[in-house]
Amino acid sequence: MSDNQSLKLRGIIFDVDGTLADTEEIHRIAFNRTFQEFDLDWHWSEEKYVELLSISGGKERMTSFGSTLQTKFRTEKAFQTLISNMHKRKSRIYRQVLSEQKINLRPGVLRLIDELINEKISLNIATSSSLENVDTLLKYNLGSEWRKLFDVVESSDTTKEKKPNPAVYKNVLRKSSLNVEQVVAIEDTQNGLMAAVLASLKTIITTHPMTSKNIFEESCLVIDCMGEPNRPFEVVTGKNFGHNYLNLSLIEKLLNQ
Ligand code: XBP
Repeated sequence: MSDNQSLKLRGIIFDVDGTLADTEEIHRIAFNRTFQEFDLDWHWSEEKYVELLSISGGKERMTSFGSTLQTKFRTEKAFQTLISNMHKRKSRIYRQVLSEQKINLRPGVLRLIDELINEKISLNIATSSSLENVDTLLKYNLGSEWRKLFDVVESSDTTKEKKPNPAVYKNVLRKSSLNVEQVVAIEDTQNGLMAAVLASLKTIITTHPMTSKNIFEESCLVIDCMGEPNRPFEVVTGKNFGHNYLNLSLIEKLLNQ
């Protein structure tokens, strides 16, 4: 493809948990505190949580775990009511712990967001978690006006289907009127990758300890983080075109490879 025919990047769709920030450990802490409050002898170790992350959505994760334990519940409705009540409580605990621990964005995220804003690239979010959870994380890291930086923020509040279902990405594309060929998704899990790929999006993966064992075959680049000039990323798979951190130039090269 000659230069004048090369695709210009028009938009980025960010996943949240594990991509913008290392929040899954905070989710895990919140789940376990909730199980204690509800007098359940459930406890998710780090190892167990890595396994359970193959299920997107906190409610879906607890439902799957609870049903495998054949835990005695009076009726299916009683079980679902318990799960719903536990998830409401867990989400409050999550936001409280997130604020207490002052969780920052992962390496390179703020730098990339600044560059994309300066280059007038559309920023969007596609997450299986709630808007309130996203708000707590981004209010602290990007300020109270963070929402104005993003064109579309799609969460579990507006898309019920969870990744790997592509609905959350398709809804961002539909609401943003972006051309899918000029958009790149950034994810951290196999489910997230599948959701983005099924929405016909080129996808970059940034790994972390909870997901590094995942297989990311369909990703155009797998790196250990977005990197900084003084903290180069490590390339797991894919071509980095000589770049040592994720920036607009590298993303456009990936879009056109
Ligand atoms: C990650 C998820 C979420 C969180 C838990 O979302 O799958 O379910 O693990 O949050 P994403 P909730 O990677 O799409 O940002 O309990 O609110 O679901």
